[in-house]
Amino acid sequence: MLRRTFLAVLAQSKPRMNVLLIGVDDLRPELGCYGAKHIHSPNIDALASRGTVFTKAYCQQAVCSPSRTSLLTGLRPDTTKIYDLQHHFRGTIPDAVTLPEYFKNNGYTSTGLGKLFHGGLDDAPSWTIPWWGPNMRYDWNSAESRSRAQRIHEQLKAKNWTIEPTGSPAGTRGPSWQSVESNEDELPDNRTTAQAITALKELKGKPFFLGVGFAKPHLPFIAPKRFFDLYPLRKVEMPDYPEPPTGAPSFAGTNSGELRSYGDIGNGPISSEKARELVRAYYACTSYTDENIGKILNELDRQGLRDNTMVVLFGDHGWHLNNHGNWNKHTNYEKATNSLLIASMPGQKQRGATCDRLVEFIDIYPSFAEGAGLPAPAKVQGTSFVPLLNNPTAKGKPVALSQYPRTYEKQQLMGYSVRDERFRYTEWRKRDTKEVIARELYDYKEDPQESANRATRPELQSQIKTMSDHIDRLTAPSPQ
Ligand SMILES: [Ca+2]
Repeated sequence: MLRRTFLAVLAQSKPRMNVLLIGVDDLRPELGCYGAKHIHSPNIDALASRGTVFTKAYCQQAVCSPSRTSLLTGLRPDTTKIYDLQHHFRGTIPDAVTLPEYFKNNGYTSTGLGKLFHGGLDDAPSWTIPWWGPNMRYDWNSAESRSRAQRIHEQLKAKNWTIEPTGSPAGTRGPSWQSVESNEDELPDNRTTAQAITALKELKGKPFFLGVGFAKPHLPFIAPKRFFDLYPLRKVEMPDYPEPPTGAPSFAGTNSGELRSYGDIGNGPISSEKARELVRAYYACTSYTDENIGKILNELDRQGLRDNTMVVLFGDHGWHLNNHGNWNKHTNYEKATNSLLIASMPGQKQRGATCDRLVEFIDIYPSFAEGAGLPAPAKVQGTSFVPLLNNPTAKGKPVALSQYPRTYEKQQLMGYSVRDERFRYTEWRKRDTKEVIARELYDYKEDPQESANRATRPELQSQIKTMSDHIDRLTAPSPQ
């Protein structure tokens, strides 16, 4: 009893660190603070100046739900068994404790707004106050919102934790981009921003975990016109290397099916004019999202919460802008796996630093736990990057692992891809026998564009062996 009283006094004497996790759908690390001076991103750049920009952060699988599930459980896709957009992790790892749930279990009020878990796959046990989405016609933290969350949970359970596929055939959706000139407040991300501002006001005064997820720059690229005006079409340059790497297996790329589902794209060649329009619209959506993020960070300041709130901003994976002839994500290439990650923690010893050490998205969970002074979560597979916030040149991980499944000539493959600070090595294995049917090696020191597969070069075989051993180590069944 005495001890409990002592702990209660201790807890009251020091305000607990809040958590603000901001996730952005499909936002790649092409921003001012990453050296992309052609991008207007003043608000994210301001966050970066107070925190750390990670240049070598990697998602675990370059598509929404597998990446987000991995990040929010701290577990690799081979442990969550979530490789697609249809299955919920409660069907495969029912007892997992998600990042928000971990904070909830430690006395925090946890709540989520906008796209955090993939659409239709929310996780009710994660939240003290139920998740809210911008298509709901009622307010966050309302009785309607609570009953809806419970209903979704029961429906998912009844359907064995599976939802229907959402893909669309080529050319069947609306236009791929749109500039809008009125009713900005009705745009989903504006609605999410408004709810986040409300939430910060209501949550102030209690330890909280607030997750906020933005839908743009995911397709279709819809943003107010004033953001398109920042990027005159004639000045837009194609940012990515367009040729496939020589010597790469044919199945390593993607057919850009997601983009092709839009009415102005379809199955044919994508003209250079259309490609330029798409890049411009992607940039417009990037700046639009930057403004929304700024509104939330400004509210954090207005509420006096800056000094006891950890902020992590992530993009759920990278994005190909005609890189290697690919659009969207869905590959193991650098442009799809290298992801936006900025962390700002009160009290971190170096601010405004760029960190080139390897970081994985599964590291976010234990980093928040360490930053909040909570016990290290038992089952996560990541490691905290808090030491890198204090010293960006401290020793990092030897490699980051991403993976992507493929079907090739009726064979089910898994591509495991490890990145060290210089190379990327990808091994395409049959999922049943583990037989390796293709290898890729890219050397970013000699070949930053990833233009040639060097896996057959004799002088690089020992490098391949070292990286292949890392794949074996990281994919070995873990004693969970
Ligand atoms: Ca995404």
